[in-house]
Formats: sequence, C-alpha cells, structure tokens
Amino acid sequence: TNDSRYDILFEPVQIGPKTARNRFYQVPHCNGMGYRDPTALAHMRGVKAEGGWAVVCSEQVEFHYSSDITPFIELRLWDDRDIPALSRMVDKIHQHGSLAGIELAYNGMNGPNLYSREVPMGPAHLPVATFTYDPVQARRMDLQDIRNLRQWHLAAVRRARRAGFDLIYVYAAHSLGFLHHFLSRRFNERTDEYGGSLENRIRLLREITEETKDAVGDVCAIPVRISVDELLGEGGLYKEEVEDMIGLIADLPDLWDVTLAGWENDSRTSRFSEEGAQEPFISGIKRLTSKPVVGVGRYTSPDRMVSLVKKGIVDFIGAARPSIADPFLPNKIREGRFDDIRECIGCNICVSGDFTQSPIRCTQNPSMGEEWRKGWHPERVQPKGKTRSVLVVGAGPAGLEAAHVLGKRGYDVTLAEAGTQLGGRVIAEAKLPGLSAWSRVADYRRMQLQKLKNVEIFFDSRLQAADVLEFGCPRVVLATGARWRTDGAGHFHTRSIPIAQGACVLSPSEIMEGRMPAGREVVVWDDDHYYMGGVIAELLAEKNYEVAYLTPASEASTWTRNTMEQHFIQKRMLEKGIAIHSFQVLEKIELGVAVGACVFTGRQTRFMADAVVLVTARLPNEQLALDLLACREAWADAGIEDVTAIGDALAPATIAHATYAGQRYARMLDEDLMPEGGLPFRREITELLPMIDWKKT
Ligand code: FMN
Repeated sequence: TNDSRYDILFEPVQIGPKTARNRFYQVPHCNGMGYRDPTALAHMRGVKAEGGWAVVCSEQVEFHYSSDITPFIELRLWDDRDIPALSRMVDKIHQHGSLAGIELAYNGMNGPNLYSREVPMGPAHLPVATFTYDPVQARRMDLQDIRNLRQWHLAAVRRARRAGFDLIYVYAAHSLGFLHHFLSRRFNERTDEYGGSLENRIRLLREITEETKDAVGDVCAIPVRISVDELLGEGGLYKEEVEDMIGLIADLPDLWDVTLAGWENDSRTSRFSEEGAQEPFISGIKRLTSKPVVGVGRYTSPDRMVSLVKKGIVDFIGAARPSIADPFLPNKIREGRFDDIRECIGCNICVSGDFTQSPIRCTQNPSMGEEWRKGWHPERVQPKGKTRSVLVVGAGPAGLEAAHVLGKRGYDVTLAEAGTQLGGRVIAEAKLPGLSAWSRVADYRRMQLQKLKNVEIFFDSRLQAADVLEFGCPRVVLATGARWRTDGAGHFHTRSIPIAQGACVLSPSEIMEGRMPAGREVVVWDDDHYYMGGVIAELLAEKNYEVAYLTPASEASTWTRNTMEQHFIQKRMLEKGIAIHSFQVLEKIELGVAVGACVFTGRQTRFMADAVVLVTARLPNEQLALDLLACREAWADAGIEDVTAIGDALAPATIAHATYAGQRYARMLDEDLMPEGGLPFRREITELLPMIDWKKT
C-alpha cells in the first residue's frame, strides 16, 4: 500500500483450500437483475473484482424449483441449464484475480412459490413469512422431505462447483431460509431429532455443511452465514444461544460470516444506525473458532477497518452497500486515494431495486447496474467529444455529478451555483433528523471537482436568460432543482386544495430554510410517501410541536418499505408522540383547522391546526428554462447549441435519480444515444427454445 498503516488490510487470508488476496470481502447481495439480467449482473460483479474485492459473492441463489421467491428476481440454480449464466459471473470475477462465492438458498417457508406453484415447506405448519402476507401456508417437512432437501442441496453444490465457484455457502441467516428456520425456536417446535435442543436444531445445518464439505471441500471453501441475533430477545435467536451453536460446529465450516437478522436489521439505513453498529454482535465470535470470520456494518472508514482486524474481531471486512457505492474501495485504500472514496450514504436505494424487481441503483454510484447495460464504469469515462465547453447551472446532486463527469471527460466546465455551497438539496436535507450522512453526496463530488482544473465554480451566481446568452457556452445544463409545492397537489389530490386566506401553510422547502410553524399544533399532510413527511414530523416533534400526521396510505412513509425503513420510521414517530392518522385525506385548510376525510367513507374529522405542512410534491425550478426557451431564436447568435434540464429541474425524484441524470447527461454528450436496436441500453433477450414442433407444444 502507499500508506503502511493499511497494510494489514491487504494481507492474504486462507479460506479452506482457497486464498483470498486481501481482507476485502463482498458479502452476498441481491440486485434485482438475477435470472432476468445475468450478463448485466456478471459485469457488475466483475467490476467489484477489478476494484480489489478479494471475494465477490453472488446474491442468494434459488437452488431448487420447490422454493422460488417470486416476485423477487434472484439467480437460479435449478438444473444444469442455469450453469452457463452463473459461469459468466464467475469468469468475470476470475478475470480480475478474485474468488467467486455463491450463496445457495432455499427460502422454504419464506416464499409463496408463486412461480413454481409447489407447496412451500419448512420445519412447521405456518403461513409463509414473506414481506407480503401471502395467503399461503408452508407444510411441515417430514424426515423424507429433509432427506430430499439435503440431496437437492448437494446437487446444487455440485453444479456450483461445475460453474467454477471457489466458495459455496451454506446459508443459515436472516430468517429467510430453511436453515435459519430450523435453528430458531420461533419457527421450529419439532419434537423429532431436528427440534428442541440446540444439538437438534443445529442438526440440519451440521449435516448439510458436512455433506457439502465431503462433496467439494477439497477444491471449494465452505462458508456458513449465520445470524447472531434476531433482536427479539429470547423469543428469537439471540447472541448467547447462537454462540453456543457456533461452538458446537466451530471448525466445521471454512469461514463464519455473521450478521444480524432480519434483513432489515442487518442492512439498516444510516437514519437508524451508525457505521459499525453490528460490532457488539460480531465481537467474540472469533474466539469460538479457528476459522476466519467476516462481519458487516456499512464500513467505509479505513481506520475503522484496521481497528476491527487489529482487535481480532474479524479477519475480513464484509461489505454489501459500501461495495455498491464504491466498487473500487479496496484499490483506493491500497493506493492511499482516500479522497476518492465514494462513501455509502446508507439510504438503501440499492435495496429498493430488489423490492421493486428492477436493476440495482445507487445514489452515490450511478454506474451501479449499468456496467453492461450502458457500458458505464465507475472509475473510467470516455474522453470528450467535439463540444467545446459546457455551462452547468445549479450544484445540487444532478449538477455536481454532471460537472464532475464532464470534467473528467475533459470538457471545459463552468458550474454556476446560486447559493454559497455545493450540494443543493443534499446539504439542506442532511440537516434534517437522521440524514447527516447524505452530505456525502456533496462531499465526494466536491473533492473530485477540486482536482479538476478544467471545472470553474461560481457561487452566488443567479443567472438570468440574458446572462446565459452572454456567456455563450454551446451546451447549457439546467440543474436548478425543485421546490416543494404549497398548494396541496400530489398523489391523491392532483389539483390544488382549498386553503383559507391567512392560514399558516408551510412546505418542507420553507422549513429547511428555517421557517417554523406558528403556534403549537401542527398537521403534517404526507401525500409524498417517501421519507420527507416522516422526517418533517419528527423534526417538529423534537421542537415540541404537537404533531398530527395524516396520510391517505395505511402507514407512515409507506414507500420506505422498499428501503426496509417503514417499521423503524413508524416506531420512531410513535415514540416521539406523533399522532399518526392513516387513511386520512386532507380536504381543505381553514383558519386554525385542517379538515380531514376518511379515504373510504369520506367522513370528516377536524384537526386543530395552528399550521399545516404540506408534503405532497415538488415543482421544478424552471423559470430559467422557460425564459431561455422564449428566446430560442437568439441561441445561435450567442453560440448556444442546446439547453437541457436534468434531475429535479426536469422532474423531481430521488437523489439517486438526480445523480443518475447528471451522469447520464455527461456520459452521453457527443455520443450516439441509441447504440443498440434503438434503445439507449442493452438488454438480455431470452432466446426462444429451438423446438421444431413448437406449434404442437
Ligand atoms: N444478504 C444475503 O445473505 N443474501 C442476499 O441475497 C442479500 N441481499 C442483499 C441485497 C442488498 C441490496 C443489500 C444492501 C444487502 C443484502 N444482503 C443480503 C445483506 C448483506 O449481505 C449485508 O449483510 C448487509 O447489507 C450489511 O452489510 P453492509 O452494511 O455492508 O451493507
């Protein structure tokens, strides 16, 4: 390394018959691409290997058709025909000298089998425990079922080996799969040799690990992933119990990969947990085993990583989200390029890809999921094209990213910001409760821009159309952001609502600018459904307002189910004394009163309200765009070829949309927009089976 303090992170570590070249370990993570987009997925993993992760794992891979987790899109290893898609991923990982891991998964009573329509099974007769309350029950496995399942696992292990994997996981974590269900008394009340005592509940894990090792242990490493705690007290798996279990088979696997359960506790957002929050749970595992241990905790700080290894807590730094935000994290640490690290902001937009069955996305790393689809690389951009220079108006996430990538391509860029700092909405939002990590979106880009001599930044620069014409840059990018509406229009009311004159009505934009509601009683009307409504309610409660939160949905911030935060948000709101009124529509605002109505019956409720905060939708700051459009005939003389609005200035959305929009503009300038088949991206086409007599089938 360029800085010997971090040498320890680059020591090779033995995992069974394999050697990892350093301590950076990309733990399994899904990506919404899976069996539908195997080539895109292969390239994404390949870029991680290129970026220095010594171990790069797959997501959970369904190993038998009798347990699918439709609608989630993961990889499959149901029969030999799935091997080529997996080999493609392995090849990409091997190309860069990393080890490829696969996590074989059988969701059992966690999946309703919507695709295969087989009856799900698990240790007990119980409803399937998915996130969706499917009206389907799993049946209790008998001893023959258990024997069958072991055979299926073994067949998948052999296939995984043929696909070329170096590490083949036995997956017993997260309350998602059958092995966890057997371990936990929450699901396992069996009275046979697979239930009851610790020895019995761990029996299946032991058998499967032994069989896997016997089959391929001479050439593949066999990690076990297990959850140390479900955070349910003694009602679920808890640390002391799991430590006893680990003790019973301490040296059987080649590596222990330890996490929290459920998944929402393991992958908590920055709003609800700090970097390293799992450390107390991982601590002490290493003393139970002679085998290496990997632990996770949204680790982006190199010093923190060194201390974890030095303190003997882990052998490997496990990471999912930090490797998504920066696939080149290990190489950057090795090269001492700390300013270049794109730190995960912990927003879990990556997780939303999985929950919405769409290719993974990342706020910090817009190239995530686009490595093959668009040919984007997180560290490399193509040199500039013919355009001479670009004016970017607005230094929020879209403008910053556009200026940054255009600058890296070699364009002369002028970045004009109306305010006095870089970051736009992320700077304002980072001041809201729990969102401080979001300023990392601005931090990374500020550092990068400082290194680019061809990017000039102007602050306090409120450009008018005449200024833009005078400036005479051939390309103009308008990234002027958006403001929250104050008229009540949003998802539910698509038109403005009646608001009495003199009523105190505020928007999140105004609150972020420091305006506070008059009086004490405030109604927050959330028709946006992402984080903002809940955060504003929380802020007001902290400032001792009495807050009533109205939503037409069944729960607060309902879209945050996709970032696995909904439960935590509602809990926090309730604990802060916020009154949550579900299925309530704000109909009109009178003086001192917000009139709500039940979504179903229309029955009205009057809420005392000294002020109402409308969290509904935003409007683009488009005045400059409109003014420029109005003088389009003057562009040519001024030397302007094109004016493009991007990000919130075009159509308000998430911060991830904004950084993506900035990168997309910058990547595509002077490029052919439609490289393949008239689409601006590649896609995997399912080949029709070559059945001669298909008409008869
Ligand atoms: N863990 C698994 O064992 N299997 C998975 O398929 C899986 N999918 C995940 C998908 C996403 C998008 C993320 C963010 C995490 C996933 N996880 C999965 C959990 C991670 O492996 C990891 O334990 C967790 O995110 C905490 O690590 P981090 O803080 O470095 O992200």
